[in-house]
Amino acid sequence: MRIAAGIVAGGVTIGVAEVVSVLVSPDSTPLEAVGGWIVDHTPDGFREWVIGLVGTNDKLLLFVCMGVVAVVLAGVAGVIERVRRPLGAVLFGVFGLLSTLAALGRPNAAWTWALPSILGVIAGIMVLRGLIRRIEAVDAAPPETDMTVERRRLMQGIVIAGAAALVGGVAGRIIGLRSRDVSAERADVQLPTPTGPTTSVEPGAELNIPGLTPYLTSNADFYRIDTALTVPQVSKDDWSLRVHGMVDREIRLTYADLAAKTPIERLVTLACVSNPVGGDLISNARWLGYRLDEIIAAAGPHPDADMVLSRSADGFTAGSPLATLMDGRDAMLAVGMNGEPLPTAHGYPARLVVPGLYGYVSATKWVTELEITRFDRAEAFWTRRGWSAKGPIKTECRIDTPRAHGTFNAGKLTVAGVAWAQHRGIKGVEVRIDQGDWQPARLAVAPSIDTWVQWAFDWDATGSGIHTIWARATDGTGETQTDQQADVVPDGATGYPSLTLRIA
Ligand SMILES: Nc1nc2c(c(=O)[nH]1)N[C@H]1C(S)=C(S)[C@@H](COP(=O)(O)O)O[C@H]1N2
Ligand SMILES: [Mo]
Repeated sequence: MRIAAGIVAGGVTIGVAEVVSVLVSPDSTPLEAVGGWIVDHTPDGFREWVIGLVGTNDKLLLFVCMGVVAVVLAGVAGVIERVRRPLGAVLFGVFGLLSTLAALGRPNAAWTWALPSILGVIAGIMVLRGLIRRIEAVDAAPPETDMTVERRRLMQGIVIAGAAALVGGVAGRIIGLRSRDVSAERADVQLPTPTGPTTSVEPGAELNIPGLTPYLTSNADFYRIDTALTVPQVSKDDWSLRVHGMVDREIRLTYADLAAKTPIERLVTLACVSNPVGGDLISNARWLGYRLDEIIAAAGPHPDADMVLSRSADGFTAGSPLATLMDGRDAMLAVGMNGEPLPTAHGYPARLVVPGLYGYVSATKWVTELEITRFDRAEAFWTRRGWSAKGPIKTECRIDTPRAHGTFNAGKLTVAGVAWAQHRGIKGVEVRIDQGDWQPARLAVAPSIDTWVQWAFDWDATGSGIHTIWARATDGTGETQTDQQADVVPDGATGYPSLTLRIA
């Protein structure tokens, strides 16, 4: 009974907080605030281990774990409140304080973000004390008195409070998420028509080999990496990009201001620094946006600045070399992806796309700020966590087909994959079977040096048994990728990809 009272009071806390958050922000609830704090303070090694275990269900797992801990704590609060008067209430108060601090510490938090936690905990404590008082009244009655009515009232109280908390909490959450959901406005966005030649994919870019990754990645299949617990919902009407720091004149661009600029459309392959050799944290899309060099030049960066620290609506930061953004490559403030407005998960309404740099140092989604600064003055999100300050993409390739560990008949077998060295381009790919010689693979047409390129090698498979296939790429500068194996930390994995299979 005491445990149930504690859990119901805990439910009331969360429920009231969710209802209050409708008026504040869905990100201000104890669930989001404490969850966000935990994500920000999880050691990288542990985070990677968890992600390795459960994949991208990591956020769901976090919420489930938080739920279990909350239920246990609330039950404990019920028990100790009964044992000694304000102990349970104190436990609630401590939780409320921590949750309030977590909410106030979120990026973009206003003082009002404290309200859901505070009001929720006050309601929770009131319910806890009320229920415990009734439990005590029932227990303290002399054995001969008939307490059936009181007992029934107590049960009713617990059930009603629990149900109200559940309904209020779920309704609050749904209304909160709905009210700021930007998918409706996104569907109405009219993308500008890009200037210059249309960026259609040449037919030769696609080798059409079964099992080979398509040249262009659909928005639905595009890899997704970010630290956001729930996808930030940024309305284009509230959005602006502030360019400031070491500049002659600070500028602020609204979404409407972009219409006066010249849009470009480019094929660019994005890659994640956490992609292991052979991994799939890399995808290729057609991006529509506005040249970053023009936007930055308009602010007049100072000659001694060397870093652009981009910041997102959810507090993520990336540090890109200023010289890289200004060297003429098609670095852009992207608003469109494969002919659609950016999907919310990929940064709607605007993000950065920089050919040749890993995502963690360049591809800020939901971007709202470009601070012109210096590498010796500022540190970006992942750099603070042990990753390299600079992240140029390393030359790599991947074998997509045939299936690893499969068994195949002797005879013609096509080995195929993709190779990339964004902004240097790919000059060649070679394949080696077992300890044989390196042999050239054929390359598909590369529509741009900023994207990956498909390659294929026709192997006349002989010799039944296990075989290992290796591949290596050479970039446009003539440099072949290193065979030295390196882990993803601190600046990207290296080594030749390989695969083993059996010839029958
Ligand atoms: N706001 C924000 N932007 C971000 C990140 C993030 O965590 N938050 N992660 C970066 C990383 S590490 C990568 S690899 C790319 C991935 O972009 P995608 O999810 O569109 O593939 O986004 C970058 N931009
Ligand atoms: Mo990444």
